Amino acid sequence: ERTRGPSGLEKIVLREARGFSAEVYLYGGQVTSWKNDHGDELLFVSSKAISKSIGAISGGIPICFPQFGTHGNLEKHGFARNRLWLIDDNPPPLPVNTSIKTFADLILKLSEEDLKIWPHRFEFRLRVALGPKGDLILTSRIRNTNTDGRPFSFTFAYHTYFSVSDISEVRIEGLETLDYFDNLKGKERFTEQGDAIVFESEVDKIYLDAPPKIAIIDHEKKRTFVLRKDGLPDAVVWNPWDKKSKTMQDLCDEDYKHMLCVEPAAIEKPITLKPGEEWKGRMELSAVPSSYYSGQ
Ligand code: TA6
Repeated sequence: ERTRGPSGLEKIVLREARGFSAEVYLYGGQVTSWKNDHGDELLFVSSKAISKSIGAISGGIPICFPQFGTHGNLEKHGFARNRLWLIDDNPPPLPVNTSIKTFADLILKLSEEDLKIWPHRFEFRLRVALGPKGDLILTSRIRNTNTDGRPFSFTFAYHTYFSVSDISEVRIEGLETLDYFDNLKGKERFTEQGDAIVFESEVDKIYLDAPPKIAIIDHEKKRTFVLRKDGLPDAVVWNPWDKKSKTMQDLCDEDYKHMLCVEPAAIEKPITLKPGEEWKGRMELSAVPSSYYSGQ
């Protein structure tokens, strides 16, 4: 279903039989809503984000490509989140053995202007799908279509904003004991000391070689988000806390309490593609009552 958001921006709404739903804006190819069968919003989107007409949308799942953060000369987090994507009305079929029925494919094409900033031709296909149990699955396929034999390299992240009841009541499992870079402390490499990750101040870390499954446990809501990733070795964890939030135009002062970014990414080792080569990066999210989550 194609429709328009409050600012007139076009979006696609996906609905699954049990009542789960998701929305994707063509602006940024950005998922801005994922609701469970009770209609609860599972992603955080700033109330200031979508009403404005231009600039990146704060919340949902911005796509950081071809550059994560300021790790390069491009605009922060790359241009993909600030371009209008196209809908592919005739997408390649799903694999035969899948239980997925609801999906949409978006394509990012560069303008001649963009080619001056990033002189590489590529095909970027983002498939947003809802699984039969309401899982949200994002699959990015990026192919080098340069005709002059040149490879290119990029960094990438699914900058996922989870909606949480109260950040002080949230714990992440799966990242303890990993090495990380701390954006707040410069270029040094640190190692987590073994405890589950909890929040009591600003956090902005890139965990390296994170496992394929990470759990985000919201004690107050008694809800656990399970994040599965493939092709994306790193995981960024970000919460701006109170002081930083106040400096951020798009966030209300108290928003930091209700959001947590956990972002499957490829940052430490950029992906390099030769002409004709394709890379695939997949993220699968599910939200389950914490009593169902056994940690397995
Ligand atoms: O992923 C974490 C981060 O890189 C932070 O450093 C923080 O600035 C955030 O992304 C949001 O960036 P944005 O450009 O959307 O305000």
